[in-house]
Amino acid sequence: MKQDGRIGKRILILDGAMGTMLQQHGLTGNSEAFNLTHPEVIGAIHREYIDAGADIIETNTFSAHRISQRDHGMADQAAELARAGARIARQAADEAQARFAEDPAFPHRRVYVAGSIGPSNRSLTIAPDINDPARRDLDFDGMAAACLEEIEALAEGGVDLILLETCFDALNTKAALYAVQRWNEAHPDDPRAPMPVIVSVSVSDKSGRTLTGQTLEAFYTAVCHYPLTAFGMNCSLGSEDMAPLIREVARFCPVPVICYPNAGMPNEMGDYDEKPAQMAGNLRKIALKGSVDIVGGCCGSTPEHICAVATAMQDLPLSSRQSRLKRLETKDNGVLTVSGLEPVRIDARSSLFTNIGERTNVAGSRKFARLIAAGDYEAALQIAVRQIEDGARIIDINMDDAMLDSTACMTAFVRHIQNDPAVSRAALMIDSSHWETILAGLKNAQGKCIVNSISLKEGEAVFLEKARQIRALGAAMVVMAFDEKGQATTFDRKVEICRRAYRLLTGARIPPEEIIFDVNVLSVGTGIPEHDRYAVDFIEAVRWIKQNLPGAYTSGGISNLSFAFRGNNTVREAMHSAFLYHAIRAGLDMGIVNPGMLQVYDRIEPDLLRCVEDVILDRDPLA
Ligand code: THG
Repeated sequence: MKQDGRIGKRILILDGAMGTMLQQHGLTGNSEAFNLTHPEVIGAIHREYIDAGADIIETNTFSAHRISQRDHGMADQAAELARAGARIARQAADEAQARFAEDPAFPHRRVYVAGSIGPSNRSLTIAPDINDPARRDLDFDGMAAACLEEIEALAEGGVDLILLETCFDALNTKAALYAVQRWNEAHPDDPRAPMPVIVSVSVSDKSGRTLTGQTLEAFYTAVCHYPLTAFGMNCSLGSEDMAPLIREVARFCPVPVICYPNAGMPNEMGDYDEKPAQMAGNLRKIALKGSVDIVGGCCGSTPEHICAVATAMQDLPLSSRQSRLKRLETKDNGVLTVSGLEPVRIDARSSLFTNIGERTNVAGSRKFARLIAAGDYEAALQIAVRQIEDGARIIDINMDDAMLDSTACMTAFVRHIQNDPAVSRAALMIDSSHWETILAGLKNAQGKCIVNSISLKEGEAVFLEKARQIRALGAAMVVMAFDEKGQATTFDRKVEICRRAYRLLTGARIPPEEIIFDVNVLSVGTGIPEHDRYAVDFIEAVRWIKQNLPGAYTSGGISNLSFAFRGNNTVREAMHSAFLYHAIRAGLDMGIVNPGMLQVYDRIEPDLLRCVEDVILDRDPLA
C-alpha cells in the first residue's frame, strides 16, 4: 500500500467498529466464530463500511489467535477463524473494487484489507499476581507463536497488511512483530513481503501512558525496528480527548500517523454515545493541524460515523501533513534512542555522556551477587534504584556466575524490573556471554534494550546471525573488539576489528547508530610494561572510530581501568574521572560506570590528578 502512494495524497479512511455492528444484528459471544457461522453478516458489515467511504477495512479477527480463543475452548480453530475472516473481507473488497472500476467518478478507488490482530488479554510485562512478580501466564515465545499462526492464516486469506491494534504492552507488540519477521523470512517471494504493518496503541488515560506505564514515544522506540506503515492510537478515549495525544505522536513519529477513537467514552450502560457529527468534527480539527494520515472509528462507531468522518476529511489542504512527514523523515536520523518507560536519547552529536550503571552485575558487585544468590530480588532492585538516582539512564544487568542459572536469573530480574516503575524508567543493557541469557533479557523487557555484547570471536557467520536476531528483537548492540585471534589490546588491532565489524554489520543493513563499539578498557598501572599504553590506545581508537566509522557509537567498562588499585577508592575514582575526561573529548558516547562514584574532573586534587594522568596518558614510565 506504500507503493500505491495513497497515504501521501490524502487522508485514508479506516472503517469503524465490528462489535457494535454484530450487536445490532443480535450476535453476541465469540465474535470471531461468526466468520464461520454467519459469514454473510460479516460480509454485509464490510460492504456497509466500504459504502460509507472506508479505504481500509479490518478483518473480524481481533481475537482469532489461540491465546484468546482458548477462553472459548476454540484454540485449535483459531487459524480457521482468522483465514475465514480474511477471506470474507477480501471478497468484499474485491467486489467493491470491481464495482468502482465501472464507476466513471472513482475508477481507481482501491479498498485495502487490514488483518486485525489484538494483543490478547494477557500482558507479557505485568505480573498477573503482584505477590509473584516473576510469574507470567504467557511468555514471549508463546505470544509470537500464536501471532505467527494468525498471520499465516490472515495472509492465506488475502489481507494486504497487518494491523496490530489496541496495543497496551510493547512487549506483546514486539512478540507480534517478531512473528511478522518470521513470516517474511518464510515467504520471501510473496509480493507482500515484507508485510506492511500498522501499530496502533491504546492508552489507559489522558496522561497518554499505556497500561504498563510507558509513554507513547517510548512505546514507538521499542517497536520501530520494524519499518512500520503507520503508527498511532485507537480505542482508549473519545475523539476529543485523543486530540492532544495524537498531536504528541505527530511531534515525534516519523511514519504516517493513524487515529481511530471510540465513539466517546462508554456511559453507565456501557454504550458509546458520541454522535457521528461530533466525532467527524473532532477528527477534522486534528486533521486540519496536519497531525494524522489515517482516521477511522473504534468501539461504538458505525457506518454513519465513518461516512461523516470521510466527508469531513475531504478538501483538506495537504501542506501541513506533508511538511510534518518531511520534517520528521530526517529529524532523528542517526540518533540512537533506547527506552524503558520513557525514551532515552543518546545523541552522538552532542557532547553529553550517558552513564550506564554497572552494579546490577553479579561479577561487578559482591552485594548484588549475594542478593541474587539468595533470591532477594526486591533488595537487588534497590541497587538499580540507587544507580538511577545517581544518574544512570541505562543499567547493565549481568547474571553470569558459575553458581547461578544465569538465564533464569536474568528472566526473573528483568520481570521484577517491569513491575517497579522506579527502575523500569531506565533502559536495559543486557550483559552476558551466554546467548540464551541475552535472549531471555530481550524477551522480557518492554523497552528498547542494548545487547552487551557480540564479537567476531566465533567468526563472521555466528556474528552476523546474532546481530540479525538482536535486530529482530529490536535491540541495539555493543560490539567488542575481539576476533578469532583474540582480544584487541593495541590501537592497530582495535581499529582492524572495528573496521571489519562495521563493514559486516552495515552490509547486513544494521543501522550504524545501533552499533556501539567497545574497544576494551584494560587495567593500567599494573607494573607490566605491555599495559602502559592500554588507556591511550583505548582513547585513540575511540577517536578513530568517531572519525572513520560514520554514525557508530562508542562505549566502555570504565571501572576495569583501575583493577590494580582495588581497595583504594580515592585513587580509583580519580582515575575513572580523569580517563573519562579524555575519552569523552575523543568522542566516547557512553560508559559502564558506578555513577555515584564519579568526580568532577576540575575538582580532582592537583597532585593526585598529575599522578593518575601520568599513568593513564603514559607520560612517565616510572608512574
Ligand atoms: N565492556 C562491556 N561490558 C562490561 C565491561 C566492559 N561489563 C562488565 C564490566 N566490563 C563493567 N562492569 C564493572 C562492574 C563493576 C566493576 C568493574 C566493572 C568493579 N566492581 C568492584 C570491584 O571489582 O572492585 C566491586 C566492588 C564490590 O563488590 O562492591 O570495579 O569493559 N561491554
